Amino acid sequence: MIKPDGVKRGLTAEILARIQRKGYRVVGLKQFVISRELAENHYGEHKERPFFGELVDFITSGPVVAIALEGENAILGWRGMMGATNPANAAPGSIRADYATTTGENVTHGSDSPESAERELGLFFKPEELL
Ligand code: YYY
Ligand code: MG
Repeated sequence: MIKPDGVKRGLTAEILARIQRKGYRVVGLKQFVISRELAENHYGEHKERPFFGELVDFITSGPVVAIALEGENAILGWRGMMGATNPANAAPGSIRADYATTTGENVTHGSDSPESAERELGLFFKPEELL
């Protein structure tokens, strides 16, 4: 997902270009504003964390671009392309290293396991939206 900061800053094309150059297939793509309910569900694992309220405020603050990717090792590969959660620790050349300065607004999201990918794809896309 391209988070609201990334969309607002005009990074959508840049990030999609990296994904396509890498060779992942884009099988679902849409821009929309996440509802509070969807945000709280999506980030449910962080419900008890002190940053949860701000995280939900941020992720609902403007349009996001949800992207369903397909490809060999796409989950780990995309996590690598994004870099570490805190941009200060993100590998040079990764998206978060190149485009973000704070953990709170770190430009992109990626599922972290096959289970979370299945869960999150189900939250963000209807079956007929995945081509
Ligand atoms: O999966 P990833 O986005 O890399 O990190 P998570 O640990 O799942 O946290 C989700 C999201 O929450 C993170 O991208 C920014 C925000 N966050 C934060 O604001 N402060 C933290 N200390 C940890 C995470
Ligand atoms: Mg996460």
